[in-house]
Amino acid sequence: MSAASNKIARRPFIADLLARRGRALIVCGLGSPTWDCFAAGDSPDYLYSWGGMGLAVPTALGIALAQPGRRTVCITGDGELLMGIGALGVVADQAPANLGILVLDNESFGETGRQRGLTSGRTDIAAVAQGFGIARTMTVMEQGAVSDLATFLFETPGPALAVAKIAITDDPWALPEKDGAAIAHRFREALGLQNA
Ligand SMILES: Cc1ncc(C[n+]2csc(CCOP(=O)(O)OP(=O)(O)O)c2C)c(N)n1
Repeated sequence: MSAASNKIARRPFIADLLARRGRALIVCGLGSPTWDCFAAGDSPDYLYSWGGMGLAVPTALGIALAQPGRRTVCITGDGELLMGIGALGVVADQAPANLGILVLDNESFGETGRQRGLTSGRTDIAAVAQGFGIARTMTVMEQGAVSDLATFLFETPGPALAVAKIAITDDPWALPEKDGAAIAHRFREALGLQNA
């Protein structure tokens, strides 16, 4: 498989998906997934990242464990996930039923110049997740699968990991709040938590 066969356009795909999120909390990986979520419509339920490559899944795992009454979904890139791939083992071990993970797999490091990523070759993230012990995985190749994907990510008992094979696209900048403390403050407030 190569990125040339990836057909899904990320911006309308994420907009369509997030319109179906209900009350789910969204943890966005750094770079493009953060811009995608913000472009679809800002919400205090979104925890944006401007750094911390490799930390989106561990962050989402912590939130899912701390907020068992809220669905938590991590939306991140293949490069970001692979940098902290061991976190999938902890997800499998802790097995929060309220956690979904979506990997937007364009088989490259889009944000930094489209360098080739491992998933353009032999690496299959859904298979890796299975190997770590995440039994519920799904791979999506078409925009039309968004309804099934939404059910999988937002309703199916987790942990559940989906890979969406997305196209490499040129999208306009859509940059949310940059101040990490302000982002965290707003997210905690949306959860009804006290800010220090
Ligand atoms: C520790 C660290 N290394 C490198 C970077 C630079 N960096 C930012 S985004 C990114 C690529 C992310 O690729 P991916 O998650 O696949 O997202 P895409 O933009 O392709 O959708 C890189 C290498 C960083 N922010 N932190």
